Amino acid sequence: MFIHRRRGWEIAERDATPEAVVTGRRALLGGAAGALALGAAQPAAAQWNIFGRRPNMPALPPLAPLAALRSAKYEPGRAITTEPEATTYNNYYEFGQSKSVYDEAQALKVTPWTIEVAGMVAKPRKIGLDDLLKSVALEERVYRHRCVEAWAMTVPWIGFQLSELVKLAEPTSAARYVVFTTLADKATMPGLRQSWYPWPYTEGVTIEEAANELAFLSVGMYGKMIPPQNGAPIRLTMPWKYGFKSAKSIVKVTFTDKRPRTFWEELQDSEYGFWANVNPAVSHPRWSQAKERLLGTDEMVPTQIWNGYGEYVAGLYTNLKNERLFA
Ligand SMILES: Nc1nc2c(c(=O)[nH]1)N[C@H]1C(S)=C(S)[C@@H](COP(=O)(O)O)O[C@H]1N2
Ligand SMILES: [Mo]
Repeated sequence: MFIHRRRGWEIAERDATPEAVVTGRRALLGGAAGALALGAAQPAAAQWNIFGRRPNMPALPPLAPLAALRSAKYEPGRAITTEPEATTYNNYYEFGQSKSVYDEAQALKVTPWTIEVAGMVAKPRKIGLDDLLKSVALEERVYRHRCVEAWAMTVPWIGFQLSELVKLAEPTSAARYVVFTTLADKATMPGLRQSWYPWPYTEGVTIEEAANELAFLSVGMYGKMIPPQNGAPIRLTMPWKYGFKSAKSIVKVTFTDKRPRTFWEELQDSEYGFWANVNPAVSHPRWSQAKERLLGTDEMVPTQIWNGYGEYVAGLYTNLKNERLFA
């Protein structure tokens, strides 16, 4: 009954307008309360599932549709996480440390949005996101996402290869790293009051990693513009690395010859290093990385090295054996 109700809603959602999604979510929650009241027989995992987490979940503002052809090449080999799961269980510390920051994140102001291209490039400049999107080819890619905290999801992202932005930026031959700086707006982001964090949130990759075909910049998900809580209006999506590398709400891209010290390295470099490639055999100092919990079903599945994307990326690291590649 519980499961059946959820599946029915998912199918309807696929054809729904954004408004219908919001209404559908509200209707769903009505049903959820009933299911939970009767729910003594439900296993704990199912209650943590989509209904159990937040009974007073607000209706989120509708998002504009965004369509792009799905690339068949990146078949994820597992079910796509439901949209309500992927959009209401987030890490976005600028809005707070809870997983339920989706309502706080609605304060994010995404238009107009400009990205500054700086450092070792032919011509430092600011690009409006609208203009950037006119010069790239949007596609949909279903990627697996693996958070360092050992939860995982599978999401149909819409965006373009990071390599396209690198090309537009025209880095000089001296550039070796690409650094991503994300929005730090005190007026809308309550998390910034936690002054011990090294704001703004920054991330970085090598120029070779940035040029890899898997490295992606997402501007949409589930056939719509990306919602604030998932990193609107543009976020990195690096599926072979732990999720913290995928910086949200990017405002600046800097090309440099110096390896950056990123937000999480600054906080705890023994636990969250620069490379952060997924590897089930290398434990986090405080927990195993052997398995991951799938959002939605709470199924525990084995984690794969490079998050299963080794055929695309393992070659990037063959000459880096002395680096701490997996933490
Ligand atoms: N700016 C910013 N980007 C961020 C984070 C953050 O707190 N702030 N969290 C990271 C972590 S730890 C993960 S797992 C992913 C989560 O993305 P999601 O909320 O879309 O699942 O975003 C990453 N990007
Ligand atoms: Mo994460």
